[in-house]
Amino acid sequence: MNSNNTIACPLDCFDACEAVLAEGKIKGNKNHPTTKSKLCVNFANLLKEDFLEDAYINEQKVGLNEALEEFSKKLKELNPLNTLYYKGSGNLGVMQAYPKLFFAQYGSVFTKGSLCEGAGDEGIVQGRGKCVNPPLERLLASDVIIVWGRNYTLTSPHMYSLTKDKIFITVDPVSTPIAKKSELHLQINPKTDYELALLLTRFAYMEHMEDEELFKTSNAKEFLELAKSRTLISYEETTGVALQDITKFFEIIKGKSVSILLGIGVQKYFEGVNITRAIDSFAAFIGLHNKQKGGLWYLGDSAYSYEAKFKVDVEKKVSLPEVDFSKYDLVFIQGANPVVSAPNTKRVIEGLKKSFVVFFGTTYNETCSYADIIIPASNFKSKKDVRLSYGHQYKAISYAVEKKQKNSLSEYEFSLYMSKKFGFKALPKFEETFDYYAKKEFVDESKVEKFNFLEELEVENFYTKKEKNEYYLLFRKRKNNLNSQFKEDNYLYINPDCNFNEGDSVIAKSSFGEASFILKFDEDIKKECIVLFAGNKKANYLTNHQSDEQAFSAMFQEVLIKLDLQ
Ligand SMILES: Nc1nc2c(c(=O)[nH]1)N[C@H]1C(S)=C(S)[C@@H](COP(=O)(O)OP(=O)(O)OC[C@H]3O[C@@H](n4cnc5c(=O)[nH]c(N)nc54)[C@H](O)[C@@H]3O)O[C@H]1N2
Ligand SMILES: Nc1nc2c(c(=O)[nH]1)N[C@H]1C(S)=C(S)[C@@H](COP(=O)(O)OP(=O)(O)OC[C@H]3O[C@@H](n4cnc5c(=O)[nH]c(N)nc54)[C@H](O)[C@@H]3O)O[C@H]1N2
Ligand code: SF4
Ligand SMILES: [Mo]
Repeated sequence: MNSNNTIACPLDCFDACEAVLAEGKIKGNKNHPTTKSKLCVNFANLLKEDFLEDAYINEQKVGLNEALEEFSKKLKELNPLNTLYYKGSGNLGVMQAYPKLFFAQYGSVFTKGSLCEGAGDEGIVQGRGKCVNPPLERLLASDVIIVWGRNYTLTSPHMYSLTKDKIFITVDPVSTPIAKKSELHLQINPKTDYELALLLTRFAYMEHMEDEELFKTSNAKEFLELAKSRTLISYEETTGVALQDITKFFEIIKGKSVSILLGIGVQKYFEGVNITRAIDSFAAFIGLHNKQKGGLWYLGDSAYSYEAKFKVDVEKKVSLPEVDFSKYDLVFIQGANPVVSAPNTKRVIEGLKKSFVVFFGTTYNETCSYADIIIPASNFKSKKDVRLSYGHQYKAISYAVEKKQKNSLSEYEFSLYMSKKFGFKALPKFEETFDYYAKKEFVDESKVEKFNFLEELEVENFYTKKEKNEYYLLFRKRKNNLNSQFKEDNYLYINPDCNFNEGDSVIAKSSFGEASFILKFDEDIKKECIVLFAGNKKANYLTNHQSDEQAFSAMFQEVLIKLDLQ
């Protein structure tokens, strides 16, 4: 892999694939340890993408320099604390962080928290002290894989193909493709995963499957007490999982090495931190951590063992899901599409209308309609970068294999221009930083030194407050789009056992907003749930923009929905 013709897929995805340019064609790199084969449909769409080739001021095409000048002039007039730097995950390359250095020195307000995995990450950190995945080889060496709130075949297709011959168990309210391939599918009620984790812990104890060492040396007993605080039968009722399926679960895993692949589905709720921590505590209880075979994988901190090359000191940070754009004289949006991807769309749009919006991205997305200045970012094939993965330890490297599209500049070039304009201190050298990330060897830092079990939790359950005519709202990723990029699907999916007909036009309402959708039936969805795909243009008119309990994380599913015929 020393040739300079590899290209990292920049998309926000577990796999972090690597392509190669050979004989004028870009193909999956067969020599990359996880990519191996063909790339996915999203990558194919990215290759065909219509990248921005012009800068704009007030919707008028202008030269790139004019746009940068206008932006600099504006920044110089403003109080930095009335400006916001907002970065999304449109490109996950590490070098995308250069603009952070400029905005930190200028003094903008930054965001904290996440629209994605933040609550679950914090839950794992509270138990283990860090959120670092075990090496992939331990997943490959295990016998049974429990896929929990993760759409595994679809959101990490290359990792899946390395493990496709394993025995699977799936925990999901939807009969996903991986649920269909599973020996056992626990079709759980939404937001009851912590109860399932406690129920499994009780059973594990009855089956003498606790990790004896941890049981003696940690607070595992307190976790068991928590699990014992309710009757078995009460768990069956609330989780919707039959006790006989729990028996089957233990029949499958007994004497086997076990992995858990945990997804973001379990944690898009107010108590997402503790829900995740309960699941990781169950994993610790049965001794999954620190084994040569098995473990628990979430969306790990991909840069954990790297030096922080882009560390900044920032005076003020605001919670990402709760950002109120209207509060700022200027907002700078890099690699994001908050008009589609951030919660509470009506509030987002109203906020953007009241602020001066500068968009820095590769494509003309929905957020661009509210931008006063648009600055085209060079596309991924024309800039050097390193892609780390939150799913496994292998990285992908990008060399510039094409010329950048006209009137565009890379994140580094942008930051260099702005830093010079403002007379700021020099940026870290590009080649040195790139080489550091590209060459640093993998160090396994996944060992859990001390496990701190969950001892108490309070969760406000939906099942106690949901009215008969209300639905749980679930989100899933989709094969043909990557969040708001590429080909979206704007339907609302529901189990056919409902009071509507397929094709009906309905108004969906939550306490945060409403939107109209066309209904499609899907038997795979648990009754009383509706499913929207991430990237659905209207989905976030319904969602909650408040932060979760502890991690400044979005809680897209902390909402109940009413449907009315239009
Ligand atoms: N093709 C494709 N791949 C992607 C993406 C994409 O948009 N398209 N997005 C990427 C990104 S940004 C991320 S963060 C990852 C996310 O990867 P995943 O974690 O796999 O994300 P989701 O598809 O949202 O899967 C969540 C699953 O949880 C289930 N679920 C919902 N609520 C609950 C619940 O209360 N309990 C349980 N047990 N399950 C629940 C849903 O039905 C769904 O199957 O995927 C990445 N990969
Ligand atoms: N309702 C609901 N909302 C969700 C989710 C959900 O499941 N349900 N999922 C959430 C999750 S997990 C995530 S991660 C977020 C993602 O939300 P965002 O981070 O906002 O990502 P996208 O919506 O994919 O927008 C990415 C944009 O980045 C730009 N871009 C792409 N490449 C580059 C580049 O190289 N440089 C620059 N400067 N820009 C580039 C493109 O213009 C693209 O439109 O969405 C969240 N929103
Ligand atoms: S599977 Fe993920 S990382 Fe691989 S090419 Fe597709 S989007 Fe990119
Ligand atoms: Mo994400």
